[in-house]
Amino acid sequence: MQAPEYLNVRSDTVTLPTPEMLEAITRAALGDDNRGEDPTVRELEELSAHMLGKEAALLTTSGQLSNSLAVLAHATRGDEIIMEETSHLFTSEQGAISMFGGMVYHLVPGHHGFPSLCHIEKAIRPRDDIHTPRTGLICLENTHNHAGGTVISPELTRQACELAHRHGIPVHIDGARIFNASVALGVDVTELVRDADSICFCLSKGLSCPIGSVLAGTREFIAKARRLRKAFGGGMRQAGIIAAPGIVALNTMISRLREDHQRTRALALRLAEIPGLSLDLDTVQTNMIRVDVSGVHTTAAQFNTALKNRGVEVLVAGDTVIRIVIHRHIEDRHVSIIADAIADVASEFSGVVKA
Ligand code: TLP
Repeated sequence: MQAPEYLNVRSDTVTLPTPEMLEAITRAALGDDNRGEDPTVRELEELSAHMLGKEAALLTTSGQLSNSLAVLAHATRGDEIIMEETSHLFTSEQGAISMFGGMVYHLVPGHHGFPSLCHIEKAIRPRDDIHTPRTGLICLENTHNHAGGTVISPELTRQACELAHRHGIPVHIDGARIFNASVALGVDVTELVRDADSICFCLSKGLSCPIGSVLAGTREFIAKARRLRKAFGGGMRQAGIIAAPGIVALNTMISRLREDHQRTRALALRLAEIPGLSLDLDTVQTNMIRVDVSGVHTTAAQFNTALKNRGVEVLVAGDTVIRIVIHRHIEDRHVSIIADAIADVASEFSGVVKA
C-alpha cells in the first residue's frame, strides 16, 4: 500500500522545480553576474523586461529584496511611502525599508487590497510645506496576499498611477504573483504594469522555481537598483543556475496557473458549505483561500495541528484565520481530500457528530 500523500497548501512557495528546470540548470552557460558576465542571467533579465514592457530588469534572490531595492531606488531617507494598510511590504517584511532606507510607512485603507484613491490623495503630502515629510512613492500589490489573492484591474492600476504621477510621485507594484493576476483577469501582464514605474514578480512561488525574483523598470532605475543590490550583499556570481529555471518558468509555467485557480474555486465552494467556517467567496479570485475558523471554537494554530495529523498543512494567517494556497503539486483528486480533512477537523472542534 502506498503511504498517504502529505498535502502542503501553506503556500505556493513549497513548489519544487520541474525536471525541465533541473535540466536547464545543468546546461546553463555561466559567468560572473556581479560583473554582468552571466549570459543566462542576462537572458532572463532581457526576457523579463520584454514580457513586462519595461526597459530593463534585475534578478534578485527574493521578493522582499526586490521590494526593498525598489523603494530605496525610488525614494530617499525621511520620505513617506504610501501603501494599503495590509500590504506585504508593511506586514511581512520586518520594516526593512525603515531599517535600511530610513523611509516611513503611510498606510491607507483599501478594498480587496486596493488602496482607495481618495485616501491616497489625502495621504499625499504638499510639496511646499517645510513641516511635513515628502511623499516618495506609492506601492500597490497585485495579487494582494493578505486580502486573499485578490486582483487589481488594469483600469484601477491606471487610475492610481495617474493620480500619483499628477503629483510627481512614482508607483511600484509588488507583483509577487502578477502572473496569477494576469491569468485571472485574462489580460496581458503588460496591461497591468504599463503605467507603473517599477514592478517585481517572484519566480519562486506559483511558477515553481527554487529561488528568485525579478525587478523591472527604466534603465536608470535598474542601474540604481543593481548598485543597491550589491550594497545589500545580494550581488551574485554564477547566478545562471537560478536564472535558467526562471527562463523555463516564464516560457512554460504561466498559463497553467489557470488550473490552480480552478481548483482553488472548487475547494472554496466546498469549504463554504462547512458549518462553522467562514470565508468570503468574493475574495477567491486566484490561488488563495482565507478561512476564519472561530465559528468552530478553536484557534488557527490548533486547527492546523489537527489538519497536519490528517496529512494537510495550511498557513496560520491570524489568530483564527487559516490560509490555503493551491499550486502545481495539487491535483484535482486532492481537492476533495483537502476539503474532507478540513470538514473532519471542523466537525471535531465544533463537537458535531457526522452523519
Ligand atoms: N509571501 C509569502 C510569505 O510572506 C508568507 C507567502 O507565502 O505568501 N510580496 C508578496 C505579495 C508576497 O506574498 C511575498 C511572499 C513577498 C512579497 C516576499 O517574497 P519572498 O518570500 O521571496 O521574499
